[in-house]
This record gives sequence, C-alpha cells and structure tokens, in this order.
Amino acid sequence: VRSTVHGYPRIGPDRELKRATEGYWAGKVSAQELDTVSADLRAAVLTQLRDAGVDDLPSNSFSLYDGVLDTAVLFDLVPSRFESPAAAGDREEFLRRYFALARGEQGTPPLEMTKWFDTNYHYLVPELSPKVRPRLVGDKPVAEFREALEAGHRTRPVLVGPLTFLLLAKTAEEAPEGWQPLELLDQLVDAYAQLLGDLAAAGATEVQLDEPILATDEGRARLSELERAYARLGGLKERPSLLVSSYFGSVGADALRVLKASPVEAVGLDLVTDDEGVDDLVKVSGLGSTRLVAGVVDGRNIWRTDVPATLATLGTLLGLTDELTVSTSCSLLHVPVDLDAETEIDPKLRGALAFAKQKAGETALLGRALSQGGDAEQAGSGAEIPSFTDTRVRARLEALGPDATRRPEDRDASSPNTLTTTTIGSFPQTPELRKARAAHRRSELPTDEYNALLRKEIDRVIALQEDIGLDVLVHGEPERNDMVQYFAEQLEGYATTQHGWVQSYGSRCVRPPILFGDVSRPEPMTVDWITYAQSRTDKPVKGMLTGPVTMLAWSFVRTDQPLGETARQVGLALRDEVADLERAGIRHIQVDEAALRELLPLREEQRQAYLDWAVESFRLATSGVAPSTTIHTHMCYSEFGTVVGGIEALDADVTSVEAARSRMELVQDLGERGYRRSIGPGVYDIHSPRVPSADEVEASLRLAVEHIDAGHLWVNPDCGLKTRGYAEVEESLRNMVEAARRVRADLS
Ligand code: THG
Ligand code: ZN
Repeated sequence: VRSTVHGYPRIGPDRELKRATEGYWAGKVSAQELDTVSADLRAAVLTQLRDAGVDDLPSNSFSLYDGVLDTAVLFDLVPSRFESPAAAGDREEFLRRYFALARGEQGTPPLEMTKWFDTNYHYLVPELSPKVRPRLVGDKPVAEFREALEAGHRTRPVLVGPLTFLLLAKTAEEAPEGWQPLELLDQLVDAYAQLLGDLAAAGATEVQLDEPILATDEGRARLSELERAYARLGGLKERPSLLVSSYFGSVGADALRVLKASPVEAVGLDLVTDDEGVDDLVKVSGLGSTRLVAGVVDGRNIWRTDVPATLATLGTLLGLTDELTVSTSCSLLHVPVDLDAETEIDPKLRGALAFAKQKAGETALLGRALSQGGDAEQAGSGAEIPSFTDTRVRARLEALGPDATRRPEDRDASSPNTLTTTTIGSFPQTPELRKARAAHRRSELPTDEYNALLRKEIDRVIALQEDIGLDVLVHGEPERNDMVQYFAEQLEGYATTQHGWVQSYGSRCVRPPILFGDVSRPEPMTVDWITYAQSRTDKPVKGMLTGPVTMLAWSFVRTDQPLGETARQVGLALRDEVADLERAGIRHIQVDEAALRELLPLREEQRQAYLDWAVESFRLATSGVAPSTTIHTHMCYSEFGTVVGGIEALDADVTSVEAARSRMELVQDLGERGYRRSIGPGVYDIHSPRVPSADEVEASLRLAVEHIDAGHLWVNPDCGLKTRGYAEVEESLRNMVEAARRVRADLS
C-alpha cells in the first residue's frame, strides 16, 4: 500500500515565499531571485516529503499567488481589461501581468478574491465570457514536473479540475445574459487534453485533477458534465494515468458511480470531513479496479491521526477497492509547515499535534503499517488527545435556562437620532504602532511604555472622531494585531503558536490559534482599553469583541465534541466580557461575526443545523444585557441571500454589513421582510483607497431610506479601517458624516 499527500504548503517553513514576493513587488528582489527562492522552496518540499517516507510526491502545488489564478493563466482565460501573461515577451513582463491579475494595477481592478470552499484560504475568481477561448498557453505544470524529475523525483502533477475551475468562475459583465462559464467545458477539456499529452511526453505517469466542487450541491448536480469531461480525458491515447480527487466533504454515491464507470484510474476521497464517504463506497459495492486514494489523514486540522482507528478504517477500505493508496483528506496547504519549530507549546498539548511535515509522516506510516499486515502496535500509539475539561464551564452551561439566549422582544432598538454615524471598529495601524508592537513582543519595549503609546493612539483616534462629528465612537483597536489571536491569548482552553503560519491569500498569512480545551475567560480582556477610551469623550464608545463563530472559523478547533458545543463555551466566555463592559458603563457593545457566511456548510441539508448553533452561541454572548444596551454586530461580505435568515435570528440591535458593492440590495431585502432591528449598510468600500464624495454617499443613503426608516438606519463604512491610511480615512469619514447630515436635514 503506497502513501501520498494531496498537496503541500508553499510559503516555506519561515514564510520565505512571502518575503520574496513582497520584496519583488517593492522592487527589492529581482525576477531571477524570486524564481530562485521559488525553486529552492519546491525542492525543499520534495526532500521533506521523501524524508517523511511518502511514496508518491505531488508537484505543481506551488504557486506565486494562487493555483486557480495559475490555471486561468495556463489556459489564457484572462479578462480583456488585462494584458495576457501568455503574450509577455520575457519573465519580468510575465510576472508584472500575472501579479496585475492578482493585485490590480493603476486603473485596472484585480480579479475578485473569495474563500476557497469553507476554508480560510482565498482564491482568485476567474471572469469568463464567450470572448475568451481556452487554449494551452503555458507550461508551469510541465516545467515543475521536469524540474523535480531532474532532482530525481517522478512526481504527480496536481491540477485544478476543469469542472471545479468552471463552476468556481464567475460570468464576466461583458457576457450575454444567461451565459454560463460551464459552456466552455468542452473547449477547456480539449486544452487539458493537450496538457496531459505534454505531461506524458515529459515522463509523467500520473496526474491529479482536483474536483472539490463535488463536495457541494452545485457540483453534485453536474454529474453528466463530470462524466463527459472524464470520458474525453480518459479516452486519450497518450496520457498519464488519472487521479480525480475531491475534498472538503463526501461526493455522494451518484458521483462515485460516475467516476467508477469512467476511464479514470484512481479516485481520491475525503474520508475525514464527514462519515458518508465509506457508506457511499459500500453503496456502490466498492470501486473495483479503480484505485482508491483514501484521504484519512486530516489535511486541514492540526491533530495527530488516531493510528489504530485509522488502520481499522483502512482495513475496511481494502475490501472496497483492488488497490489502495493512503493520503491526506485535502492539500496540506491549510496547516502550518512544521511542528518541530514550536518550542513553547505545553508538551502535553504538543504531543497531540501534527503539522504538514508530521502529517506527511503519518500517511507514510499508515501505508507501511498496512503493507506489513497492519499491526497497530508497531505503527505507533493512538493520538491520545489529552482531555482538557473544565467542570466549572460545563456546569455553568448546563445551568443556563432558555432565557439566557433571549432578549426582550419589545426593547426599543431605534437609535438616539436618525442616521446615526459610526465606524466598524479598527482604525489604521500606523507603521510606528506596528514597530512598537514588534519591539514589545521581543521584550525590547517595556510594557508600560508600550501601553502609554497605545493610550496616546486612543486619544488621537477619539479626538479625530469627535472632530469629524461621528456619533458613536470606537477606540480604534491599536492593541490588537489579529483579533482572533488577541482573544485566544487571553482565553483559557486556547494555545497560540510562534511559527504556525498558514497562507490566507497571496503573500498574506495568518497564525490560527489552537482551541484545544474547555474555554473560559479568567479576567476581563478589553474593559481597560474601552473604559479608557470612554473616559476621553462624552460621546458613547463602542466595545469591540469577536463572536463565537468567527473565533472558531479562524482557529484550529478540537474535534472531540460537536462544534456547536465549543461555540457555546466561547459564547459563555464572551458573555462574561459583555457583562463586565456593561457594568463599566459601556452602552454599545459590538460582537463581530465576520465569518458567519464562511463556515456555512457546503451542502444545503446541513445548513440549518449550523445556523442554529451559530445563532445560539451569539445570543448566549449577547443576551445578558439590559434592554437599553445596544448590541451591534458586523459581517464582512456581500452575498447575503444564504444568511439573511441568520442575520434576523442573531437579533442584534444593529447589524453593519458590506453593502457598498452590492448596491444596497440587502437593505431592500430586509425592508421587504419587515426587519425590526437596525441596519448599517456600508456606504462606501474600504477595500479600495478611493475616497467617496459626499454626493455619492448621500445617494446611497437616499436609496436606503426608501426601504428602511431612518431611525433604524445607521451610517458606516463597510468594514474596519485597519488596512487603510489616515489621510484617506479622515476625508472619507468627513464626507460620510456630511452626507448623513444632509439627508437628516431633509428628513426633519
Ligand atoms: N484574521 C484571521 N483570519 C482571517 C482574517 C483575519 N481570515 C479572513 C480574512 N481576515 C483574511 N484576511 C487577512 C488580511 C490580512 C492578513 C491576513 C489575512 C495579514 N497578515 C499578515 C501578513 O501576512 O503579513 C500577518 C499578520 C500577523 O502578524 O498576525 O496581513 O483578520 N485570523
Ligand atoms: Zn468587515
């Protein structure tokens, strides 16, 4: 039984790729240097996998920015506002055009970016229309295959599959009404056919085509297209053998039947995310001569594999296929590189963890154990995830009655005045602030000096907001870098890492904390900062917290109890913080659920159960306050169709949302549904440096007051201001306040 992994982190153990790409963008690193760093990283990955004992190594899981973007560039599927990288004369020019697609250029907005399924990774969304014609114009997968071959590794190139690529793409504005990217399927499959021929000619014996879209309702509804695409590719004469892989959930028995009957040699399945995968294999009477690449090592969480239990599963699987390969449930892109770099994690917890390198070792070990007769003792012990139970937390949760998640229906949620102005929470993080934080972390800046600096920053942000004329102020969050990290550091049951970086998009990474045990809050987390800010002004200052769903979505979370139970614990800890803020005289408290949409299950049938616990944990955090305290929440995305019911159910007094780009559609939607609480549709887009004019904001507001009465309408930007500069922020907010003033004057 052989072993493999579906893909591997490309950022490097010390984020070498981030530094190289950002250096390149800053003009400090040459194209040649960037390419050298990249090649070294690819070589190191192969060595690492080989050393871990993995039999079959993947290639082409490297990318300078994103694999979906690479696929679009490979097949020349580039919108007409860009210069095609394929037509570039040299490497410099290629890179300029490639990065323009990802990051935009003067006057040319980049491709849109969105979440890769339900992960915290973002891909670039191809924009397609009948004007583009798929054709093979690049050779990245072939070149990286050759490079590995020269180093002695006959790798398996990994490609985004054609069905997934097209179903994740969006229809360009220039496309005619009703046209869909899937209409390009046959042409695109022809281009893939040519690529497979090139790979075969270069010596590739196997290629992996990733079709995670099969884990979604949308993909599962496209089985005739799946059949057609793989009949065509499987029917090629000169080609490598084909592995079609799905992940992030089971594909269903119907898709399995299609794949089993198709000419592909191997099927990769995620057997970790849900329990249906094995049942479905039984339902179709196994895969027969189609090889099963069994994703039994969790590719997106950081817990060690339970070896005996997994060997038992693999034993069952041996009866469901003639040939088995052990693999990860998905690419290891979603976990940090190497646990060996973590020296400060409690050894008891550390022993339960595995990062990418360790997980590669696990697949190798499972493969060997199975070949040698599957002796679990020989293969190593079980995962032994230690239990970190806190009976106090459990008793408190049990003692809560139904009223703990309910606020009075008839509380008055309308604002002190009409069109109340506020911001989402964060203000720009100046370079001085970042430097001071880094120095403080390295113990080069004493805590009292650091805190004095933060207070000065709060003074400045409060004074600025008063001067601008905002109604409900914020302290600006200078003390926080990543909010999830900030709270995780202060909660029991959470651990943080020193080097556990995971790519979020492009060169940007996050260090998700590890939620390993029962969660509680030993002492107030934000009260000192907020009360300090409140002491500097007569206007109300909003308290700022991160909600339970977002705390889970951006962390690695324990798997020994249902997510909903863990979310309730986080909700309870936040409830304590909310109570302390209220006791300290804070009258507006915001609990952000930026990731509510992101954790939404990929399949409809699981969504209600998710929304139920998501809503309950939020309400647990927020329902302990007096009717006169205003609870705010904020969400970070524009397509609300799927969660509008969830927004209502949260029962926040004020919900601020991103609406600038979706032209107030949500406001209209909520208006029609008779929404009783207040809404703060973002009146301008903070993701762009452009300063909106007062006229522009005024126009949005006039549109909004047609649907929601002005007493229930708040005025705010569409997200936090952390990533912007002070000059544009100040001007934008002045224009926003001016626009609100004009519309108010008209209304009264
Ligand atoms: N925090 C966490 N997860 C997130 C977000 C977040 N996921 C979704 C979204 N926001 C992702 N957005 C970003 C935005 C910026 C950065 C990362 C993800 C970023 N990272 C710094 C970098 O790579 O240089 C490192 C930050 C650090 O030092 O902690 O800029 O807000 N958890
Ligand atoms: Zn936001």
